[in-house]
Amino acid sequence: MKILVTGSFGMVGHAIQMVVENDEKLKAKYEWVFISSKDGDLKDPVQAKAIFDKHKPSHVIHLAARVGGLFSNLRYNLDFFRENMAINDNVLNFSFQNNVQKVVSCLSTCIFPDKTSYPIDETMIHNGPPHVSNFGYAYAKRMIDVLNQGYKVQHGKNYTSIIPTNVFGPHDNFDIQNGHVIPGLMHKTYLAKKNGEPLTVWGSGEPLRQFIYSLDLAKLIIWVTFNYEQTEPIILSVSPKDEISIKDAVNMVTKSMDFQNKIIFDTSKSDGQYKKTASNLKLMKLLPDFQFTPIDKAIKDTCDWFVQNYETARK
Ligand code: NAP
Ligand code: GFB
Repeated sequence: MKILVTGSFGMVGHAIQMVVENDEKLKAKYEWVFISSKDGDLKDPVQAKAIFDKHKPSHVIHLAARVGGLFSNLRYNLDFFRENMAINDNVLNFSFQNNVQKVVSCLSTCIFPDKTSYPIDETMIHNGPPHVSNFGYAYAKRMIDVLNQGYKVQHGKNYTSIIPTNVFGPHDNFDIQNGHVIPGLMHKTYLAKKNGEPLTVWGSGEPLRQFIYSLDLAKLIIWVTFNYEQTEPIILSVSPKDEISIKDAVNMVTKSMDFQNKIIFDTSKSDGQYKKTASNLKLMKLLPDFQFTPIDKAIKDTCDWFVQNYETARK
């Protein structure tokens, strides 16, 4: 069996490469093909077709996407919609054309309805409009679920999707303007410490998030690829009880980086969604013994990675 992983040189893709590299059984049992945009632009059907015709995978783990934090989504909602729609339609179409047995694609907990009850679960994806801050990305991701249902009812294909919560880890995008909060805080703390300046956190710090370590997510994605047989999506997240505030995240990052200067909360900047608390009951019923990395250790390890790889990190 040949597993094609799109978006392999992003944060989650690197985590999957690291998990596979450290698992002799996974390496021996399957052929792994890790591709990036250098292998072809998946927005382009000609290039996407060439990739699938060349590799003819039996399984696809589809990570490639235009991805960004709150502030990037606020600026580029149309681009997030169009680019991800193109990528996702091509990947699923050429998987189908090449008789791929299974495709695992990625949604996100930010795509759920903004007006909802909590905790959110997998049955609620289409129950209302997403938060306005990232409607483009959210609708494009929801269309993966629509496409998966279409390939099932019309062609009997077993394509599914996972719904990760906010992810962080090595090889993240540490670009302060366009990245997510945890890598943004790490980069800003690094610079503030180096320059002897205060750390400026955007927003009030009150919003709540569940964060999952990229290496934990990678293990769960590999498990889904070989063991989860439903078309319906599955949330891959820590428990609602492990939800923390942005302020908590700031404290863990500044502690990990031994930052002693002043911390300012710039409340002129958007808070985005206040919360998107997601249930992980479906996952826990299937994998009751899965152990998530404690978040303070995961944040410390990621801070250490960032400082050690500052010159080459995406920023
Ligand atoms: P990432 O670090 O930005 O990686 C995404 C990868 O997709 C990049 O390596 C990029 O390749 C590739 N890509 C983008 N556009 C492409 C195109 N047109 N053709 C081919 N490749 C393209 O993102 P990530 O955080 O690992 O996210 C991986 C998946 O998880 C995504 O589907 C994302 O939506 C989902 N997800 C992420 C989070 C999160 O908090 N990060 C949360 C929920 C879901 P290059 O580097 O070569 O440009
Ligand atoms: O990870 P993030 O950008 O995206 O987190 P979301 C935004 C929250 O962190 C807001 C606060 O409450 C911000 O005010 N924040 C504080 C910061 N300092 C910073 C900073 O330096 N950088 C950033 N980025 N935020 C995204 C969606 O929502 O979730 C995406 O827009 C994606 O589509 C992602 O799905 C997983 O969690 O708000």
